[in-house]
Amino acid sequence: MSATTAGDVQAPGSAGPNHGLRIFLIWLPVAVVADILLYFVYGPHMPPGQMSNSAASQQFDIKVMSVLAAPVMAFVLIFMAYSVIVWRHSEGDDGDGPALFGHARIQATWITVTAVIVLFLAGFGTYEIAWPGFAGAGAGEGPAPVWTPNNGAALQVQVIGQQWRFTYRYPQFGGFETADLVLPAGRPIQFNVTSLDVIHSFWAYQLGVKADANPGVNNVAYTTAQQTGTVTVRCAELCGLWHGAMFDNGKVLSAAAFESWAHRTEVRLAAVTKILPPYSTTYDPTVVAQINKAMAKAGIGGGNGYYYPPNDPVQP
Ligand SMILES: [Cu+2]
Repeated sequence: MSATTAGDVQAPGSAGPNHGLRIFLIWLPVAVVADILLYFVYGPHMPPGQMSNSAASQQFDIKVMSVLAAPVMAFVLIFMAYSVIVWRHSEGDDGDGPALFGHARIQATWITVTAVIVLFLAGFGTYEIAWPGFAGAGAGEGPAPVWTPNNGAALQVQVIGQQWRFTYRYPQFGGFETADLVLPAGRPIQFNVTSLDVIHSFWAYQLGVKADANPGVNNVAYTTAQQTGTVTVRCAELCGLWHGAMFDNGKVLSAAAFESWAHRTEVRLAAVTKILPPYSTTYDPTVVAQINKAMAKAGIGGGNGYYYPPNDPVQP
């Protein structure tokens, strides 16, 4: 401190500016403005958007976490800037700074505030996953989901990962399989995610759905699309050479348009569906190889049924 001579110790509570109050008065408006901007201005544009109930719930969670984090970060940055400016070394001052003292109120406040924030987030996060409206918040819950939606019968969509594409089976429409992900808006969807070869991950970005696709495992994830539009699907687990090319676009249609598409596709693919193994939550890859041979022999392929190497758009 330039105001004190070398060796002189300034005790807390002695004359001098109230640094704590100053920092608080700088911090308060910054924190309030940052929170308002984050929640109301940037919030509605935060990922992953609001295309499904799980996406909207994730966006809300990120907004809440941002609102909690911004004041903490603002405090750290303001305290750092204040210290650098006010307590910087001044020319000709070679003495020690003032001694440090414990401060019970600051310590108690610090521990209380951080404990409340962390415990609140633990409870909030658990509630956000468990609430039936979000039902697992779009994450893979394994073969026996703990959290299920309570609003009506779900549309079953099986997601089958294989090097390097996803195909989709619709057991409620005769079990046809297609390379096109088509979904209805306004109805709960149950994704049953599996793989035929290595570990993949089904990531439908705008729906806020991400579920591991493991061979021999049925990984269930729920969502309800709230808007029609395009969904980006990517593999989110390094699965081999063409992992980066393992993406496509899905579609969310109105309920009526979806029903029409599903019935038309069921009829169109009936010949292929007959050759496929019966719908099951997991598949034996050696059976799939036989299916491929049978399909090649029958001259059927083109990405309408199981993985068919001659028609793979991403041939290595
Ligand atoms: Cu993959």
